[in-house]
Amino acid sequence: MVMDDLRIGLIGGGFIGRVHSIAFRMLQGAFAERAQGVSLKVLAEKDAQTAERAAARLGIHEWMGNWRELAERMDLELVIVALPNYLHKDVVLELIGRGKNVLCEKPLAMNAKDARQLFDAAQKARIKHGVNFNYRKTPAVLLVKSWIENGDLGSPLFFRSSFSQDWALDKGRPLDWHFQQRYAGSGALGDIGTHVIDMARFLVGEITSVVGSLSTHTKERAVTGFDDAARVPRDLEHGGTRLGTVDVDDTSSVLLRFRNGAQGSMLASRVAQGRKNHLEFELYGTEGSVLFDWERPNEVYLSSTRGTTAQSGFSRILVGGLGHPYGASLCPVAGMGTGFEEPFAIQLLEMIEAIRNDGDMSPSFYDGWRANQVVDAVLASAAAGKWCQVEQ
Ligand code: NAI
Ligand code: SOE
Repeated sequence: MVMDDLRIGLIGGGFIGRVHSIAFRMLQGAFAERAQGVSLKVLAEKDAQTAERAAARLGIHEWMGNWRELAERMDLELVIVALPNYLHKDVVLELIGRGKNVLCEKPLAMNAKDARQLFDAAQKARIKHGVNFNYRKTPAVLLVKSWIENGDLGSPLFFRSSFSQDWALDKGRPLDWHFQQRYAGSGALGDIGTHVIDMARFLVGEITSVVGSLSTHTKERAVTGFDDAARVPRDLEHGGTRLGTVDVDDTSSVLLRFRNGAQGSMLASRVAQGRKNHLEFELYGTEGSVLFDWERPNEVYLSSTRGTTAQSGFSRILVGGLGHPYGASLCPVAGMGTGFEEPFAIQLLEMIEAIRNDGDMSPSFYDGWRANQVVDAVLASAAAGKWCQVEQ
């Protein structure tokens, strides 16, 4: 029997904490040899009762109602931070101070200044640090990345992308942390726009300037039923119903300029009726173009100037099988496909191997900081009504 030698702690057992726990089990199944000795040891939640319930749901044997206790544990090599955005900074700084390697959820911080502080602290402490921009680890996206690195698309000309969802169209949805600047940092822009920003940086390069426009469809939401202090602001009363102010965007659209001369556009919205998790992009280069839609994550469309003249338009490529990224471990038969959890398992595997082999994790806090910089520039641009430079 192999002894545990890399023990993981998880802070936050909500929606995404659960996905991380499923990804851990997938890791054990799909990467059995590379993940030997890794265990998901302990969960911390906001109080003991929530922790106990969440630990039972996630199948984690140890739990605690205070994240500081988890940070103090001497037996943990890696901690996954799956908390609402406003908690990332304090928790991550404490973990770094205690020498823990950290995989933090996106957005890394509430703003670029805080994100930079986390990046600097992580560098100084020489810990391994990662940010969970999971979509760039989708096997189809990794395949596109390999084409770019091989020069198959030539030089990038333009990138167009959107991430659309519809859950915030529901006016009855209460005022949780996603709808408040002081807990989320920004709205759709920071929540799902950061995935697009990361994708743009991953596939095209650094973004140097932006011009953005933001809007908020539902400006007040009911304060009901939440016991979390972060979820009960009592800003105003209205018609007998307690309402709180939504002070973040639910749609943001942005034009982008890249350092390498390419240009782009992006949209992030949580009020796009019918769209559930619609992250899609088009990337056009001098030699080829690709189309990708995350709601069909196992296919990618390619058009190449190197193709035969008989081929016109785009060809559909079904991702998976032995020749494709992580195909052998996660999808040996193309057509059987991968879903939401697989990129999390890949992210966790790469984090573990960075720790074990003293390598660098990518995406790291550097990428988290860069994404926060772009968000800040879009917010500044929308407020000023003009193009803004992304701080370099
Ligand atoms: P959530 O609200 O479902 O879960 C947050 C959890 O944190 C809750 O269980 C809550 O009880 C717990 N919590 C709150 N205060 C705490 C404290 N002081 N100590 C310990 N636990 C505490 O939120 P969700 O959707 O899981 O989001 C968490 C983070 O993950 C956010 O940063 C979000 O942006 C990110 N996220 C990332 C996704 C991705 O695709 N990479 C998907 C969804 C969320
Ligand atoms: C909600 O918009 C959310 O859960 C985001 O927080 C995630 O980052 C995205 O992957 C799915 O949608």
